[in-house]
Amino acid sequence: MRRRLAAIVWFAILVVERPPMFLKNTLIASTLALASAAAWAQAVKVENPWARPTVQGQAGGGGFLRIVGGAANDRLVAASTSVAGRVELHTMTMEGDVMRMRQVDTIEVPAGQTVDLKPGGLHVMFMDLKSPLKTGSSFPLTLKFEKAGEVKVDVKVQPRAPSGMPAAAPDEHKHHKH
Ligand SMILES: [Cu+2]
Repeated sequence: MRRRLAAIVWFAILVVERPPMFLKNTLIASTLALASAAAWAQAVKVENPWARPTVQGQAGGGGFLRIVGGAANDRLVAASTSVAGRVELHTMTMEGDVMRMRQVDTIEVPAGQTVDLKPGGLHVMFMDLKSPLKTGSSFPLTLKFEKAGEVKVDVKVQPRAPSGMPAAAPDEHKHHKH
């Protein structure tokens, strides 16, 4: 009898004790979820930035990277680096059978979508290079997004796309007009 009473008391304590504990845990969990959602909402990720090497006298070089969009639509509005006089945002379009570069004001980064800046497509263009980009070196690049603000990355100079990144179309460089 006493044992049963003890069991009832224990059960009662458990029932009384649980809801606040449960609520507290839920509160902590949801606060954490909100905090990480807020952090994620702002985050635009930039992956695998790379650039092709250039030769002496070459005015400009192409830069490529992957942008992973955040929770909200964003857009790349500008870029800058210490190795070039200015950085332009470019796209490539076919004119007849020749691909031509065209400057664009912004590059759209829709929420949750991946935008590849790749050979033969959208890219950043390093203009008025202060010295040739050498294979194996790297240089800092600051990307400015409308909402996410500035994102700083290190661009690796290499002749080919890093693994997992789109490579050039086979004939792209042959028809490429700078
Ligand atoms: Cu270009």
